[in-house]
Amino acid sequence: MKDLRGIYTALLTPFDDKGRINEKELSRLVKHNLDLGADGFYVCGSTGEALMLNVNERKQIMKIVKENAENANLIAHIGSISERDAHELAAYAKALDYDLISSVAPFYYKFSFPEIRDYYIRLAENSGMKMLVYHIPVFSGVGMGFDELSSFLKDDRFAGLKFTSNDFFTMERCKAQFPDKIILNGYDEMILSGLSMGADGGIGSTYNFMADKFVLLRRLFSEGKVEEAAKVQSEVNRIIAVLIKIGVMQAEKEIMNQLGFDFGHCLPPFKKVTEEGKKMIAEEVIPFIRKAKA
Ligand code: MN9
Repeated sequence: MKDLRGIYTALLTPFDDKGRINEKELSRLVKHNLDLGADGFYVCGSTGEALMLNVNERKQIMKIVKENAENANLIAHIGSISERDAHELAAYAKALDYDLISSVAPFYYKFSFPEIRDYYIRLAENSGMKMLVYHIPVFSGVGMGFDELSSFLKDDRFAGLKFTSNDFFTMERCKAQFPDKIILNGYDEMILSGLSMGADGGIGSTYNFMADKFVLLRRLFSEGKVEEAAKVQSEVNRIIAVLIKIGVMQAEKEIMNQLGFDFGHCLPPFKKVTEEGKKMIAEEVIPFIRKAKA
């Protein structure tokens, strides 16, 4: 079994000026992240604006990433409010030989937990792929505690959790009881807390342009150099605090643009970054980021 622990960039989706996926820039992004040391990619997640894309666009992204990712680990987020679309995407992930599928909990209609659980089981069963449950209560509105999460973890069809919550007590309980399952931390600004409570790595949006810092942080932590790891956490948090003021994903695309990529903007209804936001990024973020190779 492949080692699926590590630092996974939750890839942004670059768009051209007509709103189409910019394949060239997406390929460059994947290569740049391999240079920064990322272990893998989380494809078509929240950061990739995937819940605003159609099935064909999501397949296009999955294919381009696969073609450029060399032997990095690949997780396809196939979650959709349309379970039919999710099945189609899961089958595509299987055909492309992705390592795992992952899905946000079905949202909006306030499904019961048995409905949510069966959604996940059907997707894993039908695709023959292992599922990483994407736990992100802030966006999905679906709260799951230890009892719900462990009902997945004890099941062979589930690989583990993408844990985007600051409920580190629950994270620790999950890891302690299911040490063989992988738990990937979701909030970049708290990855050190996550690692301390048993996370096997992280999946993050800010890794797109600073995966090197998270690779270093994780290595320092694993070597027992917790104070040095905390300094790296503090360094990235200074940057993330700027992003939060601007709007995280919008700011991330602007960072890529200022680094010499051509990412365009987030899809509407996201607003474009203002001139003031661009200036903040130029002054408070870019000087601290490693540039891409020409
Ligand atoms: O994939 C990301 N979560 C969301 C994880 O986009 C909701 C994080 O990387 C955050 O963007 C990041 C900033 O809050 O931690």
